[in-house]
Amino acid sequence: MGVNRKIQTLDEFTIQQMRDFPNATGELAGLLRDIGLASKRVHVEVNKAGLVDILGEAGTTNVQGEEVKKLDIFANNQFMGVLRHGISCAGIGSEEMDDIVVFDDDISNNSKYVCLFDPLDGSSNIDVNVSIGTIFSIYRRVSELGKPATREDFLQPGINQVAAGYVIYGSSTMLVYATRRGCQGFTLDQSIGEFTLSHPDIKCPETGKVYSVNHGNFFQYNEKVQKYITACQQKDKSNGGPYTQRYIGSMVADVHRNLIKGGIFMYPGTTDKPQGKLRLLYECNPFAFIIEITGGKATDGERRILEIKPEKIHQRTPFFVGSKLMMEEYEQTI
Ligand code: P6P
Repeated sequence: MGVNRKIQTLDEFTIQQMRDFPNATGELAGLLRDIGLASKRVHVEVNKAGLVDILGEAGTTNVQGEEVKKLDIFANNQFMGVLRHGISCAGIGSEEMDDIVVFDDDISNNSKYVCLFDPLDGSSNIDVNVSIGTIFSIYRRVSELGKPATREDFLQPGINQVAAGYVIYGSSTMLVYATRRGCQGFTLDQSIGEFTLSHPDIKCPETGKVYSVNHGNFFQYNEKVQKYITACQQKDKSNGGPYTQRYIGSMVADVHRNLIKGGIFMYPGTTDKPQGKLRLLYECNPFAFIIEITGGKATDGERRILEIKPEKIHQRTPFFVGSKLMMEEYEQTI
């Protein structure tokens, strides 16, 4: 029986990409495969989360005598582990770590890339079985190869990303990543333990009928945001509606749905938090890169997200992301 070449695994796909670019060193392909491996390990643990009564609460010792870590710490350690021991990454920044971690060994210092992660976004939803996700961002270093990575490697504007992606641990586990050559979606086939190409060349629909925002903060939003939300509620068949409001409270799930079906996701600034809640480097930049590569738009309400020059690793930004025409409708709201 011949090998089924129709279903490409993540590894086969990234290796094929290298064949198309003979002068590629394979570092990026290796980095994506490392992220895929760590994601599979996180998938296993996330899917046990419902057994916490058996496996033990974080901070306790489980029946095997092992310390039970919070899942987001576990996830962080998985990505840190594969990348530190790989050959493609010089260091990482993470929501779970106060500062960047530079790997500083001969191999890592000669690696071209650095990565930023939100290892397990939406982890507060785990105990109610809501989809959660990993978000990642990959930059080519601006510092000298052969020496340790520097903070400047991580504080680049999002337009400099080489690749960005996410993993959604939901009804199925999917890894979606974009490079300048396009955006590909892989679904974990548990029968072979491999991410398999299920959504080739993803394009964000030019418009949609879903708007995602936390209505609980409505009266804390500025007038423009309130006007746009009200306009969404007033849509009917005569003007491209009716719209549906969908807000899962797990960014990866909300943005993934809108990427596939069309829609707009907003986490605006509020009177309490003018910079909003979401982090620029490892939540907003990756999704902004993905959405632009697939035809959508992403701003902070005024500026293009990818052009913001970061000052701090954990800085926050208001975030508006989604279908091109819906984003333009928001932008035109006065
Ligand atoms: P709120 C999850 O905690 C998260 O960081 C994102 O995944 C999600 O979009 C947002 O916060 C939800 O925040 O304030 O609406 O509950």
